[in-house]
Amino acid sequence: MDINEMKIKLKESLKETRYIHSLNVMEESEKLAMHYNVDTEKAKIAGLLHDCAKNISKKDENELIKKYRIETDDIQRNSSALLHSILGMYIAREEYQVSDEEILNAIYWHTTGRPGMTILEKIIFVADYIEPGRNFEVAEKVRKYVYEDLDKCILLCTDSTIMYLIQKGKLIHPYTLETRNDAVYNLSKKGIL
Ligand code: DGI
Ligand code: FE
Ligand code: FE
Repeated sequence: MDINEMKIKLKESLKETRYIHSLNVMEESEKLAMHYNVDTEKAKIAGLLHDCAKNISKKDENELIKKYRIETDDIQRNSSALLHSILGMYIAREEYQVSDEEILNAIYWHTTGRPGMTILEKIIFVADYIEPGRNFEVAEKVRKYVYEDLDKCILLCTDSTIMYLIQKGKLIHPYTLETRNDAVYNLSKKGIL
């Protein structure tokens, strides 16, 4: 499936605002990939499809988990926000015929991140936060560093997410914490923190 066919299919399965967000993340990811010398085609596809599972009902979520025999933990099972990135990986593979593991991993990890992310994974994670449609305060701050240091951006993003989750009384997934700690390690190794 080429990227134009992907766009047509994605447009049909998402709400208008989410589709526009996906196009924005695609464009942002392409720019970052160019800057950081990462395959721009992979970045575009991962950016475009990262939220392809965003518009799925609880019932369909459960059916897909069974269908693809997806392993989830308690925190993931109770959060659509966490499930959509995991399911997105399977949908990208099965329905958009994406077979590239780097793209699939970037989709899978785009919500929590993980320690030891590849540059492509970091790009999708950060692009999701700073695409032009995002107007929260942290996005503005992250935009200042995005062409300087992705780890700095990841620290800003995870700090903000963790504070938001605490405020809302939600469960923090260990991956979110591990991603944040990994960013701190990476920055201190570089002498930035
Ligand atoms: O899908 P998007 O809205 O574009 O962005 P995203 O995939 O980063 O998802 C953001 C949502 O995910 C936001 O509502 C917070 C939630 N989230 C991120 N990390 C965690 C989390 N939710 C829980 N419960 N635990 C986490 O660790
Ligand atoms: Fe998402
Ligand atoms: Fe997104």
